[in-house]
Amino acid sequence: MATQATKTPVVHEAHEVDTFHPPQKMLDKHPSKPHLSGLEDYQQLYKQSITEPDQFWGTKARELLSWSKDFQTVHTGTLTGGDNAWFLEGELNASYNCVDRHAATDPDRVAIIYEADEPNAGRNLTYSELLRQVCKTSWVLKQMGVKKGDTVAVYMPMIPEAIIALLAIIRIGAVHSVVFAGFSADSLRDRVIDAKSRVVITTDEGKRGGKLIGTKKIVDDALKQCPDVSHVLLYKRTGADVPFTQGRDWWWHDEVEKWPAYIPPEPMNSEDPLFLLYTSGSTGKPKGVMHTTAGYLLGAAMTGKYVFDIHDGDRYFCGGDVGWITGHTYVVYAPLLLGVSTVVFEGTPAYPNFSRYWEIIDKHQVTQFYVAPTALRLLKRAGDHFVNSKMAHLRVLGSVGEPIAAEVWKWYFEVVGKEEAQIVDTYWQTETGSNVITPLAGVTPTKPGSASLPFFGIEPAIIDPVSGEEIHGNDVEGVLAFKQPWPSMARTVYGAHKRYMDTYLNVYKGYYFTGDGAGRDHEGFYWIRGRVDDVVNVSGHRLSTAEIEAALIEHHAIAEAAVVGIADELTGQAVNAFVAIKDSNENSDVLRKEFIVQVRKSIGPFAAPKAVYIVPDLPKTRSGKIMRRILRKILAGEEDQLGDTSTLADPSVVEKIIAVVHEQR
Ligand code: 6R9
Repeated sequence: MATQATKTPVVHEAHEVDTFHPPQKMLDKHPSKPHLSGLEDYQQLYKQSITEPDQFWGTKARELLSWSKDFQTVHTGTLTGGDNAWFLEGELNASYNCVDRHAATDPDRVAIIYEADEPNAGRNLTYSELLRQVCKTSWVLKQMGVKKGDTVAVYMPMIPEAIIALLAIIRIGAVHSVVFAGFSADSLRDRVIDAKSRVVITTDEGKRGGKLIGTKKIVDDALKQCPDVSHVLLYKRTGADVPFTQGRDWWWHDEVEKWPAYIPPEPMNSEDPLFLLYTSGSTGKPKGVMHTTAGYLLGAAMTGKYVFDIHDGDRYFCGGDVGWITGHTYVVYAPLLLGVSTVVFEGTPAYPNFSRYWEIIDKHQVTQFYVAPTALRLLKRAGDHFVNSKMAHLRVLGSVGEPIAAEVWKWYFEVVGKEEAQIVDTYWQTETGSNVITPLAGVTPTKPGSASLPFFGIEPAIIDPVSGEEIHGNDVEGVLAFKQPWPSMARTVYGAHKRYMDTYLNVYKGYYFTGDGAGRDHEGFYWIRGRVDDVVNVSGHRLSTAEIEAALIEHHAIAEAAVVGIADELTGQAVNAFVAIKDSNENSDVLRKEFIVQVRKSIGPFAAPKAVYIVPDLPKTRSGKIMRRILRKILAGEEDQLGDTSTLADPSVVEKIIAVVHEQR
């Protein structure tokens, strides 16, 4: 295939879309060459991954992972049955795969490049140092009574100890449950209780964008209602004077001093749980998505290798937080499994100024960079003059978490990458474990805004949501589902397997349902349109409208609440809330502020509504269903396109809501 940075205009849906081939300059600066020779190579391997999955995955699992006991059966189970299991009878340890094997062959190789919130305050950790730290921390956890299969909660900022904590947990066969350190005490409490965690790992404080975050205080608040938590392991990040509960709280530095620098890794069955990660769905409380050991690790290693073109000696920088799936798979697992250096960045792209990412890339000679479009939109708006670094080693620029608009894609390619790095727009989810629709760097031609083609083992289907039938052929639109199981798919929702079945596998029998709308263009490229359920995506953070509504209703003044996501220039989507209050005599300005505080307190600051409209009533059907569609139309200024409102119990509320929205804007 052609490898020039040529742009071939092709016609798609009556408008022109440029196709970008892997830039020649990317290949020129490559330390060797991409793992595949080109698109045909991909097509051939892809075909094998679909027609002979056992052979394909069996070979890759032995190639990329180290096993203490080989597996006999590559795969059993079906999507209909919800009982998929991979690499049965096999045994391995995730921390051994991420650390020991590299520490043994090249002890001085850098594993973690810690870029602290303050520039120049960071440090590097080699693989042998990482192994020592992980082992000591494993000892500490064991002394706290953590056993194989127990879940340990981690509530930490982006510092090396967060990664050490995860690796220490899985080394002894326990399961990590990371809670994003931007979540409130109430959210942390719910997750600790649901996962039955008895040990929590945290810091005295966090530091981000020059601001201090009272991590320990939040943990203390959360634990007031978690009587089963027996131990808190506390890493001293800032040295602040924080409350300390004798007998429950333990200082990290005091404890690790006591224990030796090696502890054998616990051999785990392939299907033993590796971690839980809570994520929002369309209804109810957040779900504890469960991933298991071998399949998840293989997905991370495979996508690291092929999507990001990781080679020995690379320095990989994913800007995601370890509190989300992107941080799990692409800050921790993919780079460490492949034995390269991973940048752990504590700060924000705006501190001390908008050049921070680009300076980090220069300083550490980063080869792959991976971030969400929301950060790119912010940086693009700040101005091109902030992008004043050479970034000479950069080969791959990844995007994740939300659709990336064509003009942001082009800015990323031209201004950040100087047309010398390939953009990979990677589509995936907490539940898929690793990238599922994505270009392979150095291999796949790309179109701005399209996540391009399926990864190995992923067989996408576009389904007509009305008939439930698969739509074959190209140039089609519908909802996105997958037809075959893949190794890194989530196995269950912790303690709620029926919910797992109903959310993902029972919607369209025989398929995994993503919850996203998508199109397949005339060349078979996929275009992700966004969620079709009640999930909103704010700055790449996944939130459910139901969750925010539940938080609002906790406020004594609120009778009813309806939350919708609307398009927002900076954050992709923004949360807007409509509330009906119990007593219309209360001061609405004061109330609106209280409602926002309520959501911040109950979920976290990132979930706070951008606007709150106090309305006399919500648009409800006679059966009591809130018609959020109408609220969305009103906010979009499409009052003339409300559609059928005849099913409303009281159609006159529509005019009243329109009046409130107009008045407040
Ligand atoms: C990895 C992650 C998953 C949802 C997903 C979709 C959206 C993710 C995307 C994308 C368009 C991309 N999403 N990647 N939309 N293009 N490249 O973000 O996981 O937090 O579980 O969110 O994010 O809507 O369904 P998660």
